[in-house]
Amino acid sequence: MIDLYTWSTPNGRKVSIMLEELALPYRVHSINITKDEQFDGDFLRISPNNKIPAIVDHDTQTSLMESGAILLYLARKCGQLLAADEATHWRTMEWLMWQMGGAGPMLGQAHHFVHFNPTKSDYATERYANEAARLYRVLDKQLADNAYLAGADYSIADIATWPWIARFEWQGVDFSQYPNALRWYREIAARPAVQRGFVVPSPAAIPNPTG
Ligand SMILES: N[C@@H](CCC(=O)N[C@@H](CS)C(=O)NCC(=O)O)C(=O)O
Repeated sequence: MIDLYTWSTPNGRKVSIMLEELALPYRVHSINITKDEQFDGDFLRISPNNKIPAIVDHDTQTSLMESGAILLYLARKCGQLLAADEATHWRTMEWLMWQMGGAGPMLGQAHHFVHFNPTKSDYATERYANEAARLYRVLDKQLADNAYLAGADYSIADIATWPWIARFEWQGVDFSQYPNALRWYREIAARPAVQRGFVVPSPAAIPNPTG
């Protein structure tokens, strides 16, 4: 049995979607980050960086924070969603790291400075809207030549990236300009496991882009 500590955010949804894709049994623990529950001592013992998601796998006595590490752990546990052949394995790692080191942190900044910032700064809005548009161009180009980020098959690179793109409405991007990313987004949104994982820990509708 796996305990999942999560909240309704892109990083949290990566792991609930992964657990659903793998059909692994799990218990959900809501960590309400708007009420600072991520700083509770019990949670910090599992996630010392005070961020969701985190898991405890009681089958192996493993506790993990960091969504990328959790996706890799679960892929290896089940032998799924991370190709065994060298070339595809490293292509998957490459796009997983692109998400973890670039797309996630930068789109997160876009949420703050394009969508939320109550005092709006032209400099910040422009900086992060431009960076979001750049990332969407990169995504769109990769998906022009490939069905999924790492090639022909759906993988943990897609599971890591898709929940961030599901926040396109906050990122100041015109999704209709990225037809290949749109095709990929809709295809993944239609997966039953994605639909189940998206509503963990609380109900939400998957945004439906026009265009
Ligand atoms: N690199 C981490 C980032 C996790 C992260 O930023 N989690 C956010 C929610 S999406 C969080 O828990 N924020 C609470 C805080 O910063 O105190 C991962 O991928 O797991």
